[in-house]
Order: sequence, then structure tokens, then C-alpha cells
Amino acid sequence: MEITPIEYLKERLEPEQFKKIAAINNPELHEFLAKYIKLLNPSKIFVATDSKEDEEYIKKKAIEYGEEKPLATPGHTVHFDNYYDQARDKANTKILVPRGVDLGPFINTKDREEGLREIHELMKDIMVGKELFILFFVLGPKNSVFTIPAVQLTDSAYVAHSEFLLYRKGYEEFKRLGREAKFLKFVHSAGELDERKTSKNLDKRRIYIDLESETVYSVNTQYGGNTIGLKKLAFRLTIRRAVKEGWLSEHMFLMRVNGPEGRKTYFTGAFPSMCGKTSTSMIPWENIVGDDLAFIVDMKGEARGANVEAGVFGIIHGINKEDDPIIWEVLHSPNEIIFSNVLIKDGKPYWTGMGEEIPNEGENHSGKWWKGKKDAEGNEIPPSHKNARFTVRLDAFPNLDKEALDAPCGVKIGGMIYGGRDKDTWPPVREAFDWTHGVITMGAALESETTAATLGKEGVRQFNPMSILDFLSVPIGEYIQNYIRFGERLREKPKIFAVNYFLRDENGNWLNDKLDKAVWLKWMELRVHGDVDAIETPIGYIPKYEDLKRLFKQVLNKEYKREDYEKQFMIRVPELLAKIDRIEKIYREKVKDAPEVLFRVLEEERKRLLEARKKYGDYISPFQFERA
Ligand code: SPV
Ligand code: MN
Repeated sequence: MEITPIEYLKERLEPEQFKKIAAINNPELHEFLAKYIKLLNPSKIFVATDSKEDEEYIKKKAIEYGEEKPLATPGHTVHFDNYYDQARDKANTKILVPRGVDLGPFINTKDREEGLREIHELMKDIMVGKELFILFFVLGPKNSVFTIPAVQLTDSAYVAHSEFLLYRKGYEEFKRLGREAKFLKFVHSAGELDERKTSKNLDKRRIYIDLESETVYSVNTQYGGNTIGLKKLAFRLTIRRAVKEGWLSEHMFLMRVNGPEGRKTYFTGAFPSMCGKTSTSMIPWENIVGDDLAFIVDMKGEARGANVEAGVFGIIHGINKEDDPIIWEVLHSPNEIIFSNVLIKDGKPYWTGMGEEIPNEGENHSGKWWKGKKDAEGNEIPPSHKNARFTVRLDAFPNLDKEALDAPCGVKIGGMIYGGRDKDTWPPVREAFDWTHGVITMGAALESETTAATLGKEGVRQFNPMSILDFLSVPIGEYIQNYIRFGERLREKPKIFAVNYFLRDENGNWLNDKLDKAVWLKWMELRVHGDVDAIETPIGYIPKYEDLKRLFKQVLNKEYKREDYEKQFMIRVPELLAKIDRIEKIYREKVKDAPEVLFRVLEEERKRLLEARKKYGDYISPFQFERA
């Protein structure tokens, strides 16, 4: 007679480890663990509870197995990913779908049966000679309406360590929930490692997402975006849950903007990679709650948001003392930090754009590195990778809004921001006329130039609605429909804004300084409460010069010139019309089930722009609209 899963686990695990599993009364969990232990066939198994010792054990293993190396500052370590494993692998990340299911052209899918067969073959006996870590975490604050439990299996102590920095521990939550736990499952193996302890078999790198069983498989990769289950892998699963259940699971930061007289106003922000999301959420003056993922629910007619995570997996490229003083301080204090894919010299991390002299040699993602070193393709290898990162707990940030991070009911969202990267179209900041106008002309029309956060060519303008395209697991039309309805049901709708920090003049010069965003945030905060007027333009409300002048002085102690304002907030009709054409074409041609309202709202915006052009010409000064 075949033995039961719990009996199998008892046979397979050391008594001390088995005890930890047996304390969780959840047969589905036992079955899952038994199945994958049998398949992966690890030589050793460790189960982590929420205890400090268990966490320390994982950290020790990351060093012992060579996946991390200690640096000079206590608490700091460095991890390297394979030279060709430096970003999310879009081509090999697939949603598994049963035959006949069509998720539309933006989602990379694979036949479910075929995919499951392939991934299970790839994973068979993959952990022979390795240690398996069984880990429990939760998404969202513990014991709250946001909480989603998750179990992670991995043979990478680096991935495990990262998760301890990024998520709330969930072992006790699994015990508490028992059979009630509707949990997500992640199975990861870095696969065979090379002498530098990086994944070797990149040709067999696969990330397969099974919606039906809410399980994600990831193999032959170490880069966090491909492996840290609770981050972008869970995100595919929670988007689907959110659309089914009528809430929002978003690629958004969550931050507090401090208004006059101690007023606290919370904003979420969706920006594609390298569009200023991290630096906005960590800006001095304000308080961070989260930098990447937010859950937003309707609670008695209010939109309430929570950070899915409790840490930051942030891009380090370009972080310097002057522009990012808070992150700089965090990175230079004895916090527990994993630096990845930076340059190391004498136990110190270096990265491009840090504003300090970078050594001419050291160790980086290519191994031993020297200035001028070329890769196999003949490209010169920079000291650090553009997508090099730091992983740290949020409580290392002096400006963390700790209360908001742990609030079981989340925080009330006053405003939602969409931030793109375009050189010639959107003004630096504007406010939507209403929820639907914002969701469609700002969120669903978001575009950005490609960056190094994903593999492939850089600098190409790409459609990235809500900054969610890489992570969609439901047809985009359904996703947008859910978004619009969510807002319609709210009694108090957040205001919607769009920002663009990357506007240039006709000679290619930046029109804004990096810290100008501090002023846009203060303006948006005032607008949420109706404290300042704004100018109505065809594309929404823009700030009045006088208000910005005052805020520039107050916040940055800068004289803000009329000419600068006029250039920055000029309405660029030809570019705006071209953008509407581009976006409409995508929704008409590629999206089967785009809601009708989307086309109506885009058409209304086009009409307003055409009318304005008739009156004022192609490039319209904001003062024209103010006078009108
Ligand atoms: C992003 O690229 O949006 C990130 C990093 O936040 S990753 O984990 O790779 O998705
Ligand atoms: Mn992200």
C-alpha cells in the first residue's frame, strides 16, 4: 500500500525538521511537499520557522555554499548572478494554459500539460547533492484582509535569504490558518552551479506559472526577478485573484506625502522599470511604505492600500549621495544588505553612477574584472551591471512609515500616479479629469523607453499599461475592465495623476532636475485636498505657475522661472495626438475585449486636442489655457 504524504515526509525528513511540518495542519501542504521532495530529491532538507535561529541558519548557508560573500561592513554581503542571468527572462517566462484558452497577444503562454511535463522533467533529481529550504511567508501585512500565505521551496540560500529580507515570516500564520490557508506555491532550483556558484544551464532556464494550481516553477536561474517566488512570480497569481475577486494587485509603490500642518496623504505609483519609481518612493521629505507592489481593496467605499512586501529589491545603478541621500545612507550603514552584481574591491561595493571614483579592477558579475575587459560578444563590460541591485529590509529606512507598513486595514489612498519615460509627449505632472479618464489616458496608455531591467535592446519606446505588461496573467481587456469598475464602485475615488521625469527640449537637454519630482508630489498632495486651483487643458489639469513657483521655493529653495514652466508644461499637440493614435491602434488591433469606454475616452481626448490646435496651434503655452 502506498504511504500517505505525511508518512513519506516523516521518513524523508530529520525528526527535528519533520516536527515543524507536522505542526501545520494542512493536508494540501503535506501533499505538495511530499510530491516535490520526491521529484527534486534533495540530499538535505531544512524547514524554516519564524525563529531567529532558522533565519540565521539560512544566512550562514548562503555564505557556506558560496552564493554570498561577506563584505567589509557588518551585515553586508554580495551575490553574483551568471553574466547572462542579469534580468527577468521574458522569453522563457510562460503562463501555462489549458488547450483552447487564449490570454491575448501580450501574454507569453504555453500549453499547460506540455509545460508541466517539461518543467517536471527539468526538475527531476535536480537537488541531488543539494539542500532544500522549505520556507513560509505571507504577502501583505500579517493577519489582515490583505494576507496571502505562500510556501517557497528553493535550493538557493541566496533566494531564501532575500525572501527573509523582503517578506513577512509566515510559519506561524500557516499554523494558525491550518486547513484554511489558501496558499501560493513556489518551486525553485538554481540548477547546476559553476565554480562561481552561479546557475550554469541557462539554456534550460524556465519560469512557468501554473494558474490553476497557483504554483510557479523556476529553474536554472538565480536572478531575483526570476526566482524570488513572492515577488514577480506571485504577482502573476495575485493579479488573477484580484481580477476574479474585484480588487487591485498592482505594480505600484506606496508612499506618504506630507502636506501642510502634519497632514498625511498616501499615494501609489506605477512606473515601468527605471522610470523613477524607487527614487520617488524614497525621496527625502516624504515617507516610504513600499517601493514595488501594492494590494488595493475597497473597504467601505474607500480605496485602502498595503505593501505586499516588507523590503526593497532596488536598482543600485545611479544611486548617489546627492540625489538619493536616504538610500545612500541606508547602503552605507551596517544594515543587513545583499548587494548583487556590483563591483567589489577590498570588500567594498561600487556601482556606476555612484558619484565616486570606481576602481579599475575587482570582482563583478563577469568574475575577475579589469577596466577594458570585454565579454564573449566583444562588448566592454562595465564595472557593475545596469540592473545591479540591493536587497534590504524597509525598516532600515529612516523615513519608513512603520505604522502604515503594518496597518492591518492598510492606508487610505488619496492619489494614484502613473509615471512613464518619454522625451517629448507628457508634461512633468498632470491630473486626470476623473477616475476613468485617468485609468485610460494615463494608466492604460503608459509608455516607456526600454531599459536594462529586462534582457534585450534598450531605448525603444514601449507600451506598458499600468507598468504591468510583463506580469499580466489575464487578458488585458479584462484587467482594465476590473480597474474601471473598481473605481466606479468606490464612494471616495483616489485622484489620478501622471508624471514624466524624462522630458527633453528640441536639443535633447533634460527639462527637469532629478529632484523636481519633490515639487510635483507636494502639488499632487495639495490637489487631493482641493487646496490649489489648476489649469484645465485638453489632457487634464496642470499646475499654475504661481503654485509651482511657491513650492519650488519652499521645497527646494529654487527660483522657478516662467520660461522653464512654459517649456515644461507646453502642450505638445502633435506628439500627444500621435500617442493617442498609437495607443488606440494597439487596443483596436491587439486587444480582443477592450472595453468600449476606452475608445470613447481616447476619442474625447483627441477631439479636445484638435480643437485646441485650431485655436492655438501645435505647441501651446500653458498660459494660453490659463487665460482661456
Ligand atoms: C522590476 O523590474 O520591475 C523589478 C525588479 O522590480 S524584478 O524583481 O526583476 O521584477
Ligand atoms: Mn518592479
